[in-house]
Amino acid sequence: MSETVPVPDRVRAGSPSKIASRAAYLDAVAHATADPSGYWLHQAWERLQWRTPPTHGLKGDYHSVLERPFTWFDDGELNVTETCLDRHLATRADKTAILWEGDEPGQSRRLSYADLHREVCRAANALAGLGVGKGDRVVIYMGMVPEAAIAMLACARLGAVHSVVFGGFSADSLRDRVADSGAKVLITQDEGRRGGKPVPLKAVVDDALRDQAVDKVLVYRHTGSAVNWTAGRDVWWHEVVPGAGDTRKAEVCNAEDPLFILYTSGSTGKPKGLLHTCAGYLLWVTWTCQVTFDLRDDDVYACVADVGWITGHSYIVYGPLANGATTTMFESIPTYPDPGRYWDLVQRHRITILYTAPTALRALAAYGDGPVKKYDRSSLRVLGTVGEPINPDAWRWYHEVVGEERCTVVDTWWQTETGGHMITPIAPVTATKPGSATLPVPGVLPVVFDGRDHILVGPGEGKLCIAHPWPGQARTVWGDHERYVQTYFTAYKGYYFTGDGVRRDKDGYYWITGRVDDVINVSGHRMGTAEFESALVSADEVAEAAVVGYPHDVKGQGVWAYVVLQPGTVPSHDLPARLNGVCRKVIGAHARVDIFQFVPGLPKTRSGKVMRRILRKVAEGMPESLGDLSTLADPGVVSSIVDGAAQVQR
Ligand code: 7RM
Repeated sequence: MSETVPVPDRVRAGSPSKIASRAAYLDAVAHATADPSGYWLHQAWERLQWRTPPTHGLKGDYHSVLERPFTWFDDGELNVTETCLDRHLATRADKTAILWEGDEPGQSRRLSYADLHREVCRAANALAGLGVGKGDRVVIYMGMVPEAAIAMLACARLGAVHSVVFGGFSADSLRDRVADSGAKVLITQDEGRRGGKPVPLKAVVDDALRDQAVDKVLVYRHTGSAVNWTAGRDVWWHEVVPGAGDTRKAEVCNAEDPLFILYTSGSTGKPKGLLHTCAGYLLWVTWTCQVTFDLRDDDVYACVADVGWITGHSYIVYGPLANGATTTMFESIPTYPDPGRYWDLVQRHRITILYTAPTALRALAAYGDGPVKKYDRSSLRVLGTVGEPINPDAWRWYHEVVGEERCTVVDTWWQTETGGHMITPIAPVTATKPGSATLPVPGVLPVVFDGRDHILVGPGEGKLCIAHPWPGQARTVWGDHERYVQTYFTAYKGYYFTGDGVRRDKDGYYWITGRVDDVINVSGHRMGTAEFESALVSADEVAEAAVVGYPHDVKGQGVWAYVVLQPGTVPSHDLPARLNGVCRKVIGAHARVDIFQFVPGLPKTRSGKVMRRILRKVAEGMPESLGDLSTLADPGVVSSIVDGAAQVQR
């Protein structure tokens, strides 16, 4: 069942990496564990371009984090774009930095490092002209076009703080993020395109900004469709960027100055704006992108995520560019125009490293091996996955069918909060096991809690915490440091709590079992059940709602909503579609309930708390193991929920 898969010879052969052998990995683990501060300080000197190199690593810890956030390299000065762009001009000015593959197969653009440097400088000059300066927030609401990466880097060049909002989010969600971040400029495009369909972006921005002002909206023209225009506020990219000047001096930033805010869902309330800072984040993604994937100078690297999520920030933009790699930006979806799209992309561009999500692999595997075998995948060397646990079947399909057993599979566990990889195979080093994220990155100290204060030693299963700060760790929740401390550092004193469950086997390998809080992960999209519930109860027909995840063959988890209707309301046939319309409007197009179960009441304790454990068990199809029901106010509700669930079409 849990066989070990050795690293194939051609993955190991010729690795230029500093961590290319088991001995080198163990040596790094020993050093980074004994002296994390010193180890990462050396790595920071070696891997980043500094204006003023730092003289020390970590200051602070998890105990004092409420009073004083911990810092890394806090007397160092740099500008992130000098590591990602300027320093490559001497050595690889003509190398492709961004390889863009449009929605239609074969439609592509290449930007060399010289091109990208020039475009970033122009965009930075244009943004400065719109009043953007150091510390200002800029929201980016775009699709997968090179200009999205250019916009991020232009902000970084100015020391401004970007907050990218995924292009599937609704006007309501976008408005909340603009308001919370206090953005003064918003960058968007007329439309995006995905799978042959237009994605309205400017129209959603107009809607979001009806009662939330920003100074300027910079609009990149992509599809050329007509858009509404607000004179005085809206500015065309092509009117201000191309003529804005080809160079721009990089703003000198402190290592701990903010680089970006990225909103992510938690178990309660509104999404949190995780704040990442310049040097620690950049080091973490630079280091892990090179070491995990064994990134080499002649690689053609493709992370087919979206820049709206942390994976896009860390492993499409900052990590690959800091390493001088060729990074792909993929505008389309895995099944457009047919389920051979990824493999067509691999064949045409001779991709060597592919990084995708388990949900995409499961969806593609359902079409059989035919669409894969039609294309030449001999260029591939490393196959990555991220976003959710990968089931062994999908893992083996990736390894055997896609990679023909010539590639290694790196199942990378990490989070928006961690900045980059935390538990992952190192491509040329780590023997893998299908379904396991394997071993920690050097210096990462996973701790498994069984209960509140009992730490497991050796094999066992429990809650995953991390024992020591690492440079890539988010420093705070924007505008709410107390919430940051409450969410991550309160349940287990002195440890960072990840929200994930984990099993550690006899070889010390980690198997992530999924979230243990009220976060659900649908097709690699992280969403809070509380967000669904608040959207559903905003509908006139709904009195109460409780939402849980349930196992779904393709999406990993599906969304199951238990809904109590207002007295006198009957669940008409179109009610589910209408309620999903509300979720789409309040959250976004990716927020869809799979199963609605209309119930007479929710199982509650006598103090009125919904017993979600019961609802989860029912949705998982395990009504026989509901556990102790004696604290319920009305045990009768449970049997009607169990009976109703038996009628539901999964
Ligand atoms: C990178 C990203 C984070 C949550 C995390 C996990 C789950 C991510 C894996 C995984 C099992 C993996 N950031 N997760 N990677 N679970 N194996 N390799 O996804 O902030 O959006 O989500 O995703 O539950 O806590 S995220």
